[in-house]
Amino acid sequence: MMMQKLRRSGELIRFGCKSLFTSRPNKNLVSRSVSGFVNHYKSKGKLFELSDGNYNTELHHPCISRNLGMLLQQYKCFGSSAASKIQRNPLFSSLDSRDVSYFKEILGEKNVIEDKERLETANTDWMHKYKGSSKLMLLPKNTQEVSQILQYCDSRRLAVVPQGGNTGLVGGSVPVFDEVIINVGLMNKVLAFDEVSGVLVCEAGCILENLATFLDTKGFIMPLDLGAKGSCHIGGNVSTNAGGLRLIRYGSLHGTVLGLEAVTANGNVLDMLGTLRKDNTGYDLKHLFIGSEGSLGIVTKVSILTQPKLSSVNLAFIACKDYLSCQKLLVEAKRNLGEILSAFEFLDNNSMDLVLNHLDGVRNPVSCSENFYILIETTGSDETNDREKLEAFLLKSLEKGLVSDGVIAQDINQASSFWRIREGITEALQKAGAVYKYDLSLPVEEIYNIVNDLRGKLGDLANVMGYGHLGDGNLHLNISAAEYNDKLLGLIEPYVYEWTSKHRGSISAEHGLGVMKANEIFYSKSPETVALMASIKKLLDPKGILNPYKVLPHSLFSH
Ligand code: FAD
Ligand code: 2HG
Ligand code: ZN
Repeated sequence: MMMQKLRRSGELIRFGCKSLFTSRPNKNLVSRSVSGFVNHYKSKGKLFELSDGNYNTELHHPCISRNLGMLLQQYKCFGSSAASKIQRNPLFSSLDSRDVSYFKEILGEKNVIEDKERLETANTDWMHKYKGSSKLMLLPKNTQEVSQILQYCDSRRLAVVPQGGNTGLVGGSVPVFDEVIINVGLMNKVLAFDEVSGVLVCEAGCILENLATFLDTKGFIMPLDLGAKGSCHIGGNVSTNAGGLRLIRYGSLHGTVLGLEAVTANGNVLDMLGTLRKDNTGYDLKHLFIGSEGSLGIVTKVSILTQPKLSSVNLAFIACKDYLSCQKLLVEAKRNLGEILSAFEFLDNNSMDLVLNHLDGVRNPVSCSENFYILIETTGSDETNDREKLEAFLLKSLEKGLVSDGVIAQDINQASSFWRIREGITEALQKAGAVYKYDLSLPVEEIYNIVNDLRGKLGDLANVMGYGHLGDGNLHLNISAAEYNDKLLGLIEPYVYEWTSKHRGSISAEHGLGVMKANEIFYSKSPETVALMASIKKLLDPKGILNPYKVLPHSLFSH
């Protein structure tokens, strides 16, 4: 029975029904299927030509290459059709003892890693899905060392993979074959912080959470926050253009990164480490390095606009009966909470069940068994006002029938326990078995249709979960199964990409393309755009040594 009045239950303010901390059985959602897709760029087989012998002269749409069986299968990883068909670029050199001696000379013995165990970790991605076979990891301490490494690798044509916290989810941060790993983790100093402008300047290897802790002492916060904050580096965040939980409020890193320093393949150091909010002197080249996943250069320093830490943060955990209600709630939240809204996240009941089943100490904060859950966070400077505003908004939503139950966290521990549910889904998925991960941008009204359609298509073969940054139109579509298998993969891909393309979405909202989706770029970008990207890559990295086989189609690197 729904109560129309806000009431307090223990420490949580409740505005719904029934008791706290109950879990529910799984529910199947209604499914429907989609057929007759049209891929925007499917008609264009032969796409463009480049005239340099270092690159393949013709790019074909990946579907065509796949059909013709043109590519040799020399790299194997779990559960990714694209990545399993790559050939090592024969133009790349292989590492020899003279290379290792040179690196020891410039970096010192202890920062040249040949130890098997450490290499095993560095060769393996966070999901244990992608695995390279590099024999060497280098740990530079400063920009000069990065420059020397790259200059040498370029002259020897040794391929490299830049690595940060290795939390990437598309296989971008680990070698595909024997690329030398360059990890900037030792470059972890805060260089400057301006308490007037809020501009932070730091080295690329700073761990995101450490920066947040540093800023906290100054009364500021980072403009981005994500579940991997304890491991990911700011350099990795910039290189992936990470989105995360606060993007709805503070925007993307294309807006908040004010400057950066990067080293290109030939060792050139590009000093673009400005700290100004406004600077219209020519092309703003820093943007090339934001989101290019280490394919154009190694980011060594970052200057970023941080935000004052505001005194009043509130978090509500809400249950909704259907997706339409979630959508309406988002519209209402933007209208009514506008200036204080700082997160609007969602998860479906399959995601909730997964977390409850696989993570210790997690409880569903709301008692109503529902199909969807929303987290709404507000951040402002007027404690009484902000709280009242959120409560009034939730009551109104309850009265309108958009919300069936909900709680507002009363302290930081409760808020953390709410966030744990949302942020813990990725970890729970890992524990559940094999996972096929898709990170889609879609018009908000379409977001849950693909989840339902895929459920209809896969039936009992797998558990399909939908969650993500609803306020940003970003769905994390995850398919969990007991183990990786080609039949299941064949049902998921290219279906998910085609569906997304048909609905004018993006096949990568925030995780990047990595090795997983390099061949799939045409689902979201026109051939002409990809051609220009390839030209830029060629200009900055003519020998193609920087993170090969990632971001751009593999066929570019196969000759
Ligand atoms: P890595 O994984 O090491 O590298 C990622 C890519 O960047 C690779 O292509 C690598 O070559 C390149 N790279 C790394 N450092 C540099 C550098 N200094 N210069 C040039 N290239 C570099 N992502 C989101 O966007 N939003 C989320 O909410 C989010 N949540 C996550 C939650 C969990 C639990 C996990 C495991 C991952 C999550 N991610 C999320 C994905 C990942 O954390 C981000 O992509 C993050 O930005 C990667 O940072 P990293 O330092 O670990 O980079
Ligand atoms: C998140 O928002 C991350 O939790 C990870 O981007 C998403 O695991 C995923 O698919
Ligand atoms: Zn995300």
